[in-house]
Parts: sequence; C-alpha cells; structure tokens
Amino acid sequence: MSKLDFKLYVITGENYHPGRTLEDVMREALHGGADIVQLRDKTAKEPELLEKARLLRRLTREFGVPFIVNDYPRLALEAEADGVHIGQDDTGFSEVRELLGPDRIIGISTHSLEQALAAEDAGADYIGVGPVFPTGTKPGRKAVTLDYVRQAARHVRIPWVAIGGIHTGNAQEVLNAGATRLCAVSAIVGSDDPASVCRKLKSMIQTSAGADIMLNGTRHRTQAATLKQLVEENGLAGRRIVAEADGSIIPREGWGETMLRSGMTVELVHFVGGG
Ligand code: 3NM
Repeated sequence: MSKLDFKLYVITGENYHPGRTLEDVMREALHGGADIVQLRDKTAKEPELLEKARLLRRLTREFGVPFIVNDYPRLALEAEADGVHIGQDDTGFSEVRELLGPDRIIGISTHSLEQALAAEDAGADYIGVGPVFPTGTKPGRKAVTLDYVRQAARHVRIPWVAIGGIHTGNAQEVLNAGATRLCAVSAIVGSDDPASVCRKLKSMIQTSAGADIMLNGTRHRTQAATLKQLVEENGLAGRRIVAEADGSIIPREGWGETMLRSGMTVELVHFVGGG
C-alpha cells in the first residue's frame, strides 16, 4: 500500500482530551483504523514537540502507518516523520521540499479550488480541502462548504482529504459530495471512545467507496479507482480497447493514473476482429 492510500486521517488535538495522554488517545485511534496521523500542536516549544513527534513516530511504526508533522520540517526530519503538512501562510513549499528531499510527503491546506490547483502544480503530495463545516479547531476560518468538496472531486487529481467539522453525523454528506478520504480532530480525539469513532468513519468511507460514472452511455457504479481497474473490472484487460474519459482519449499508459470520479463519462470501445 502506498503511503498516500490512506482513508482516515487523524490529527492530534490534546486540548480535546484533558486527563488522557496523547499516547493513549492516538493508540486508540490507530486501533480503530486511523491510517495516517499528524502531530499538530500550536503551543508546545520545540523540545517538547520533538518529544511528542518521537512518541508518535514510534506508535505509528507499530501500526505501519505514515506520520506527518504540522509545519516544522527540520523537526520532522529529526523525528524521522514521513512528511510535513503546511498551511497557506506557512514556509514556502519549495523551501520545505528542498529540506525534505523528493521522497517525503508534503501536504498543503487549501481553502479554494484555485489554491488546490496551485498546490498540485507546486508538487504537493496531497492537499486538505476545508474547513468543510465551521470548526472550533480552526476558529475564525470560514467554512468552504460542500461546494468546494464537489469541486475538488471533479478537478483535483492528487490525493485530497476533506477536513473541518466532520463527525459521524455529517460524514455521509461529505462522502456523497465526492470525498474518499476524511480527516478529523475533535470528533475523534475529543470522543470518549476514539477507536469506535474511527471504526464508524472508516466503515462509512469504505461503504461509499467507488464512483458513479456514465459508462458507454449507461449509469454505472464501480469500485474501480482508476481507468485501468475499470477496464479490468469489465474483463477487458488485454483486449484491443480505446478508452475515452470526459471526452479525451486516454492512451493505455495513462489508464493507471486516470482516477475515476463520480460524474465522469467513460467510453470503452472494444474493437472486435482484425482491422
Ligand atoms: N485544518 P476538526 S480545518 C486543522 O481547513 C484543520 O485546513 C483545516 O478539526 C483546514 O475535525 C482544521 O476538529 C480543523 O474540525 C479540523
């Protein structure tokens, strides 16, 4: 599994669990199925932050999931994190990339499609799309609403994760708008039972996986993530196929990278016989 195949992204928020340790709460989240973890702490000084980063590095290794540090690229390297997450106002992307090298993950928060496409062009490995709903975790930031989730589902080609005010009661709306990855802080770490919240969110994500596409003129529900998988799913692998997605012919080499999204129109034309 690639490090960016995650579905449920959990970010720390220690203010939400007074009296419980970071390790306990995050271990429960991992038990519940968190498949990527970010350390986000806007108040700790660097030595303390490094200690927390080392703890979470150990814990995430135990579960075999990637570990990301919010900002602090040098500290992320020191703690052997898999990557760094930066905001629109943080240190520039190119500086962070230079520090981290080509292999580590860099995620960027985005609050509009314009920012998403800019992050994609810059070379981000994934982006955050949010805050979908108003949230006390980022007070004062205006919600981007499900409209931006729908836009992201249509236009963003790198992995993206919906974030902001998401909980088990509204996650389905976010998934219906086209999200395939969810991220939460308060709903998970602020819960008495982080593992069960994670399990619930994870199962909602898994149940709604797949896309509703138009295939050769007919509505088609597919579990395939890519055009290549769709060809395989239809028993057409190895056949002489011309594939068109949203009106453009996609060469065979590009099938694996062409992600299917709900609303997409796909034509698979099978040439029968010689020619
Ligand atoms: N980033 P909760 S929203 C850390 O939109 C963060 O970029 C956001 O916390 C963004 O799940 C957010 O408690 C807060 O709402 C997410």
